[in-house]
Amino acid sequence: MITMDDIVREGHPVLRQVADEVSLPPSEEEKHTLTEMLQYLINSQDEEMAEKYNLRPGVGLAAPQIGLSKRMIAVHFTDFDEQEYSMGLFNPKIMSHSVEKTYLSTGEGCLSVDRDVPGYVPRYARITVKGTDLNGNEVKLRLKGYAAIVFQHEIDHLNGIMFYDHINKEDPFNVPENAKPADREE
Ligand code: NB4
Ligand code: NI
Repeated sequence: MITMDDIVREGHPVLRQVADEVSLPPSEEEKHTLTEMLQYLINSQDEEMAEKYNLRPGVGLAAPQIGLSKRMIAVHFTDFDEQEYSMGLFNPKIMSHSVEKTYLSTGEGCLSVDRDVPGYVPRYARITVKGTDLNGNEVKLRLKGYAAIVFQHEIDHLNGIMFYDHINKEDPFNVPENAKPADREE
């Protein structure tokens, strides 16, 4: 199973690389690895497992974070409309996005960053994502708010981008124009 020892931390060059496309169909090994990444998230949200194996909780994980420079992400979360997302995706791609932005009022963290970096992380409020799931099916997702934020955080990792790259250096809690928080009523 994947544990925190397998999680690469900032400063490692793989986190700043553009990851390689996965040639389809994916190999058994690639499918196994992506399934393990999803299982990490499920374990990390299980109090007993997280306690027993000292897992930092996560709702998303990208392959570069386990040292693998391949375009694979896993997500496991329930958004504010109680919609559940639990999947692995090969070659996820943002096909379109809104002009409007959103952000988490709590800011963001990252399993590859062992420090708090305060500030709002502006992201597209609505995106359309295409990718291939673990059963080899092409999927098209229309995402908004919290779900859109999670997928953008993970897809950024495939392009060598860290969440704090988006934070306004001068004024970290500057509310981007045309942006609404995803996690609280206005
Ligand atoms: C990715 C997220 C950071 C912001 C928001 C949140 C947690 C992560 C990083 C957007 C994506 C990991 C991957 C959480 C968490 C809420 C749901 C269910 C019960 C605990 C769990 C805690 F753990 N981020 N951690 N950070 N990243 N919410 N939740 N809760 O997931 O670095 O690239 O179990
Ligand atoms: Ni991250």
